[in-house]
Formats: sequence, C-alpha cells, structure tokens
Amino acid sequence: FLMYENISVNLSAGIAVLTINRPKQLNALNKRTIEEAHAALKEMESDNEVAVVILTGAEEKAFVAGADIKEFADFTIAQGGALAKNGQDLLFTLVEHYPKPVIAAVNGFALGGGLELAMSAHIRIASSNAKMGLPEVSLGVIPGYGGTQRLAQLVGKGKANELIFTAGMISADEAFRCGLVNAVVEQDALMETAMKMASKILRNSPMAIRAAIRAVNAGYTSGVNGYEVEIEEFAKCFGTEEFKEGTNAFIEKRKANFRK
Ligand code: DAK
Repeated sequence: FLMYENISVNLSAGIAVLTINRPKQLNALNKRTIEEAHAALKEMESDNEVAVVILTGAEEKAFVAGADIKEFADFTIAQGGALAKNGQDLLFTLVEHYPKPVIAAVNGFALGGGLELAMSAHIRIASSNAKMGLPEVSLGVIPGYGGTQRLAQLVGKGKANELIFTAGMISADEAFRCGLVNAVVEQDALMETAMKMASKILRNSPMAIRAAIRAVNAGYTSGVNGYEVEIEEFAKCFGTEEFKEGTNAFIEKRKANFRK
C-alpha cells in the first residue's frame, strides 16, 4: 500500500480505511487518484485480511469536493465520454459491486464526483458539518459518474431532480431526512461510528454478505430480475461451510466463527 501519492490505506482488525488524500484541493478526484483508488480496491478485494472498507477524505473540510475541475476544464466531447466511462468502470461501478461492504464516512464537502463516490458505497455516514450536492449543471455539465441514477435511487426522482437542477448543497441533516445518508454524527465521532458499524458487519458471514450485495444490486440493474437473483443466491448459500457454521452455531448455542 506504500506507493500511493493521492490516497492512503490503513488496515486494522479486518477494517481498511481508504482515505482520499489531496486536502489542498479538497480531495478532488483527478485521474491519478481514481487510478490509485482502483488499484488499492483491487488489491484489497483478494486480501483475506480485509473484510470491510471505509472510504473517507483527508482532514476535516472535505470528503471529496468533486472531480478535479482544473483537469477536465478543456476536455472535448470524446474525452468527456471516454473519461466518464473509464472513471465509472474503474471506481464507481467497482465500489457499488464490491464483494465486501464499503462504508463512506462523509467528513465534509461531498460534491459532484465526491457525492457520486459516496453514493456508490453501500452505506453512508455523515459528519454533522458535511455538505452534499451535485453542482455539475452550474459548470455546464451533468453528473457523469452515475449521479443521475444513484441519487434518484436513494432519494427518489423528484428530490434528485431538485438537487441536480438547482446545483445547491444540502446539510447532513437534510441528507439524513431524505435518505441520502444512513446516519449523522459529530465529526469527532465519525470514524468511530463507521468502525463500530464495520465491526458489527465483521461478525457475520462474508459469503452471505457477498451474496446479499449481489442480490440487492440486482434489483437496480436493468434487464435483471432481482427476485430471481435472490433465489439463486439464497440457494447457493446452502452449499457453503459458512452456512453450516452459522446454523450449527445457533443450534449449539454458541457464537458463529466465520473467519477461521
Ligand atoms: N477541483 C479542483 N480543485 C478544487 C475543487 C475541485 N472540484 N474543489 C476545490 N478545489 C480547490 C480550490 O480550487 C482551491 O485551490 P487553490 O485555489 O487554493 O489552489 C482549494 O481546493 C480550496 O478550495 P476553496 O478555496 O474554493 O475553498 P472554499 O472554502 O472557499 O470553498 C467549496 C469550498 C467546496 C465550496 C469550493 O471549493 C467549491 O465550490 N469547489 C468546487 C465544487 C464543485 O463544483 N465540484 C465539482 C463538481 S462537478 C467527468 C465525470 C464526472 C464529473 C466531471 C467530469 N468526466 C468523466 C470527464 C463530475 C464533475 C464534478 O464533480
């Protein structure tokens, strides 16, 4: 994990904290940052020591203040399209379908591509000072990293349209009220809260969690029947050691140990 310039990764007790680390630019996502986050996530995907990933931003001001505006300012239509697709594949889709839970700890501004990154995560917890929005139309562009889709999924179409058309920012409390974030806590309790949730998740079957991620996401994938995927994934659980361990532990009145 040592060669990264714009991110850092810290692993302890099964929980990896991936920090976007360009605080002078409010952690804006440039190409290199997206590539580094991709590389780190790919490395952690097959690392048995990593069970849950927490995404956050360096320092107290910003989670991620968007795509790096200075970098995309002179793009052509073709470059814009290629980069949106490339970025979506490298990071945003990767996070959404990541086989281990990804929690975004939103520690400040999450704007544009930053909010899109948080929305790709499976769960969001925000600090009370966080501000969220999709300001793209104020720059003459639209959200390009899945924001038009995922915001509407999370808060409904009407609220998503309002946020996108006004380019305004909402507070953490409003984000909580509209379902954009799962919880709001004071900034100094943010990482602890995310860690606590991660530890709770850690007690459960990693195989079953992977299956649940696939089943939930199936319902948001066009052309895929989520109920059918749920049945398939449900059935597959019965052939696993973890299912045996979980059910035996219940019958034997002991705690299941899925991480031997
Ligand atoms: N990109 C580059 N630099 C940024 C930045 C960003 N998104 N956000 C902040 N910075 C830099 C500032 O330029 C400033 O740098 P210096 O001037 O010191 O060199 C430094 O971070 C500190 O920011 P401020 O001085 O502006 O700090 P303030 O407290 O005054 O304001 C703010 C905080 C968050 C309100 C403000 O920084 C701000 O409005 N930032 C921009 C927010 C924004 O519009 N973000 C971009 C949204 S659009 C694409 C796919 C997707 C997208 C684009 C392309 N393709 C595939 C091509 C998505 C686009 C977006 O994310």
